[in-house]
Amino acid sequence: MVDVLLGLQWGDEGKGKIVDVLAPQYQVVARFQGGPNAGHTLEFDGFKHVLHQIPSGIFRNDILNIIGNGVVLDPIVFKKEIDGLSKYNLSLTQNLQISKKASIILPTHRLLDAAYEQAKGEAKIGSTLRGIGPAYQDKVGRQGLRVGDILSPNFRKKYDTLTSIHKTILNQNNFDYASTLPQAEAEFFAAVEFMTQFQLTNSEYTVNQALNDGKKILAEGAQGSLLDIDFGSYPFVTSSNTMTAGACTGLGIAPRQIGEVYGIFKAYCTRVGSGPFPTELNDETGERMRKAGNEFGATTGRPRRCGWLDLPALKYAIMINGVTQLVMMKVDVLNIFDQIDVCTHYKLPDGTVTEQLPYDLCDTTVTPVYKSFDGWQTDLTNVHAFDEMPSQLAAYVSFLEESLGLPISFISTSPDREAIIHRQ
Ligand code: 2SA
Ligand code: MG
Repeated sequence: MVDVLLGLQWGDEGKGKIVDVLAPQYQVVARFQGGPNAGHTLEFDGFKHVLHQIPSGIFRNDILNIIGNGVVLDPIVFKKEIDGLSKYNLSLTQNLQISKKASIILPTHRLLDAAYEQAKGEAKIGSTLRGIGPAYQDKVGRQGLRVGDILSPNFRKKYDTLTSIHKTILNQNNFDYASTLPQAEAEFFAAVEFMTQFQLTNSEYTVNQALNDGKKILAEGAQGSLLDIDFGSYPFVTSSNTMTAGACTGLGIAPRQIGEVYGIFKAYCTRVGSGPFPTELNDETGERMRKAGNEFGATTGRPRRCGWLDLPALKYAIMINGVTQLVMMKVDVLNIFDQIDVCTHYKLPDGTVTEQLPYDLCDTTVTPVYKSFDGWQTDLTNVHAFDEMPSQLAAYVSFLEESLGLPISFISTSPDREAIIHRQ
């Protein structure tokens, strides 16, 4: 079976840590969407490492890691990531496969991302500026370059054809590229050459062969469900399907092969970039959360917006993903609060109280209806089992399990691999 692990909020739920914790049960870990916009942070043995495009199973030498066809891959970032991993002594050319059908991010995609954001002005998406949107646009527009193309003798020609289209658009937007592009292109072609030493494969065969051989695969989502291109807070979303269904198209597996779906959420909410965020706290409480949770973008360093847990949004994400198990992260960040609020419903402008998300959260201003809980105000470092939890935390967890209709299988109490309460 393929188990899927994904974020149920706006990203940064702590997926990297949970993939790393669950990885020993799997023979294959695969990324199926997104690209260098992701920042998956892993901490172990005193090390902290942020991965962007490489799957989080890479630190275990007996796991095959796959970058699937649904990913948009930036060769320059890829080379940097590989260089950054050199100190760990991993067998990277053996443990990593890249789908030939994955899309390539070109330097001009990054420039286009910046040009489009600049043109939007106040209405900008708050993109990570990693070229994600423009690369997916070219994929869907049927003119993109794919990883397999780098092996073709015509690669340079294909590159020139596509980038001449990009340059026309940049010129129309009066976006200066002449000063930066040559250097970026030199880096790009060096990185493309570097990539050829890795296994570039039709990874849909690898994945399905692994399934036929009875191996277990973990599909690692990036960003979060509320950033999904179809179901997120459009247009303030990323350009891929971040939901369970994305694992099927992004790896080439049949829906009936999906097993467990792990839904990862933080005990509160964060969002980086623009867009609606009903429970956002623009006050001292939000500021304390950001500080306690070190809520700054793992890729861009941007401060993340913070707020209380949003159950209507969480229930929506559970529904569209078919989540079977929940994982709650960063509970320790709430240790400092004497009162913890949870949004259980939205109140609409006409006074209706609902658990459903409106069509457009940008146009409809919803007012969160909160339920308050007593804080536990205790350090959780020595809590390793459900029955060791302070009573206030136990009450909070039971309430969530009941309203979400699912067990919370893991509760994470600090960034380290070992700091996790597992419900047996
Ligand atoms: P993009 O770059 O086109 O995908 O941006 C579109 C929106 O998606 C959001 N987005 C993210 N949100 C949270 N975390 C992400 N990864 C990094 C991290 C982000 C960072 O792990 O911290 O370092 O800033 C991520 N990637 C994309 C983005 O903010 C836009 O709202
Ligand atoms: Mg992240």
